[in-house]
Amino acid sequence: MRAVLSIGSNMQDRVEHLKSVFAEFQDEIVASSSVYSTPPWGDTDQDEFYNAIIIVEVDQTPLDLLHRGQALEKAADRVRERHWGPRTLDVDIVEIEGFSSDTQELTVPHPHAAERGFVLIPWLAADVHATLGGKPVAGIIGNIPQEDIAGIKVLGRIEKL
Ligand code: A4P
Ligand code: MG
Repeated sequence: MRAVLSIGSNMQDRVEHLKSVFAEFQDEIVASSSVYSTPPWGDTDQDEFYNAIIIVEVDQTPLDLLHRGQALEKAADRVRERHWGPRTLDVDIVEIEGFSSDTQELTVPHPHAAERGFVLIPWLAADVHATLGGKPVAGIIGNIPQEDIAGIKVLGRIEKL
């Protein structure tokens, strides 16, 4: 099963937290983006995030993949304080090829992906042919307000940070 993961951190050592996800999936990564510095979206009263996209090919179920991401969040001592608030590590499943789900535990495609430059810009960089809910990501990006994209900056490949 092929899945697109959006990973983010804006607390403590952001690079180390993202690295833990690259390490966990090292043998299953098909493509990945550079790490981007992104202004906080949704709840703007918090530090800049570091974000990246990892595309993985895993031999497991969607829920098993979700739980694997949650185990990484737990290992990063993630505390749930407020919705869209600061976090050591967030691992979200953006899309799974040929699969959709609409439960509280797992909603795929991710309901907010289409509004988020911090997801779409790294995703397009990792896969120029990416589609979200059947639509090309290259086109969806055009609907995001310019001011939401202006602050997104590429930092470099994870192994160089
Ligand atoms: N869940 C359902 N669907 C999914 C999915 N596709 N992937 C459930 C992952 N989890 C999924 O997650 C709450 C529940 O969502 C989980 O129990 C899981 O079963 P959470 O991460 O604890 O919830 P949250 O933080 O309150 O909300 P949410 O919606 O996950 O936050 P987001 O949407 O991840 O937003 N700005 C920038 N620049 N960069 C960021 O990375 N991230 C957020 C967090 C806000 N602003 C940001 C960023
Ligand atoms: Mg999340």
